[in-house]
Amino acid sequence: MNIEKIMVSLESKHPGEQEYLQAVREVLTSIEDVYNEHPEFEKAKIAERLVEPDRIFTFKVPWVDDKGDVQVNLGYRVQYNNAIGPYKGGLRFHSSVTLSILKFLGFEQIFKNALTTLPMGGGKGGSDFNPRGKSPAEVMRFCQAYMLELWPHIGPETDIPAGDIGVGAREIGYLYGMYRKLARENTGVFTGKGLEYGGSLIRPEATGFGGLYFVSQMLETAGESIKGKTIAISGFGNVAWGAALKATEMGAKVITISGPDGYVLDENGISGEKIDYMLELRSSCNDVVAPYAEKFGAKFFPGKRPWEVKVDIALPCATQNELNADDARMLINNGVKCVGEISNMGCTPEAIDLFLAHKIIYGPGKAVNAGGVATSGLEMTQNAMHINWTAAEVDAKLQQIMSEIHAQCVKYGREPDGYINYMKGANVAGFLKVAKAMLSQGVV
Ligand code: 2IT
Repeated sequence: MNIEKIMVSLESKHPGEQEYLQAVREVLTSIEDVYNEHPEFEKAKIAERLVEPDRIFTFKVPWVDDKGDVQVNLGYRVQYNNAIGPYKGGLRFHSSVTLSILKFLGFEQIFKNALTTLPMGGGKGGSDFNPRGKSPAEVMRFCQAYMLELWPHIGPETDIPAGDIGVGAREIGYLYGMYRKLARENTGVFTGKGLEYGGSLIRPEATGFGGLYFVSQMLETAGESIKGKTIAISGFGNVAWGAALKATEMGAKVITISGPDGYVLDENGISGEKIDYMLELRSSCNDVVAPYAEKFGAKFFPGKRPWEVKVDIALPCATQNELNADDARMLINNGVKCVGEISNMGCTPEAIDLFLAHKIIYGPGKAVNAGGVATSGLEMTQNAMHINWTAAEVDAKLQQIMSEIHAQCVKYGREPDGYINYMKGANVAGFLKVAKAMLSQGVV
């Protein structure tokens, strides 16, 4: 495989798509050795075929705001690869959404979904619609307008969307309601649905819970325990909430959360009602964490990120490239033991290089946060069987899946000195499954 040749070609075809090019380069670099051990991959041009999505839908989403003014947003769905199962992945509604971001997320999703052991291909979608400050009626009208365009392209065996940043249970409800009306069927094409209409117990918690199961296994494999450790979390949304809940339950102490406005340092630990308060902060739609500091008498650092705080474990739970080389250096100098990306591509390539060079335990997003989509897969299974599992059943399956992902990372990521390169392990394991499926199914 000639990585530079592939990258030059992609850069000329997709100039400026920085996040997409970053994600592709990371995966290709990790899999290079294993790829070259399989001449049949090169012959079938697996890499060249994998890096381009199967298809992309781009559409206009016009809607009317509460003042009666017409608004126009852009909507997308990237159907990336369905070699091992139907396209599966979330929708992101955020002002920063571009095609590059959705392509990077969709590309990552292919390997993440392969790692879950469940039959799901990769996809992603969303819009540059910004839910911040919008009324519930505006959010509903936008979701309905978005679905009017998307619905013919999705289906329970074709493409199953879910949530991501800016898309939670409320938005899934509006999107699914409109889909059901248009498609005239009720087979649960979305995951992350409400419990009353086909949702799964533990799905809201699953990304954070799965992340902590994975982090705890990484620590145990290195002869450490999560109990008593201090943790810095970034973000304050669904993922950060689930992570804080499970971390606290496992006996660790979470001392930060953050938002676009800065970070909160609560040295007493973010637990109990303080974790519940994160839900209030989020549903206020103001996208700020400062009110936490006022309410609970904690410190607030405006415009800063939590990586300057001395902690044992850092868990990025907000968004891509939220932890850079300077942040990594601060964490390393402060003696961080473990970094678990629960956001997608939370660390920059330079930050990852530093963690690997310093032999810090580092888990990449596509492994650490795979519990979210894995539990979406469990929701699909329950919908197809027309039954509901108990919370304990879903949680047991989630734990089992996270252990299997961990085992795959160890199998393909263990280096001669014993250090586990989880990034390499996750990329190689996910890639091999998809590549073999593509190879078996011919050039399509
Ligand atoms: O990034 C992700 O894995 C998600 N946003 C969840 C995707 C899903 O289909 O549950």
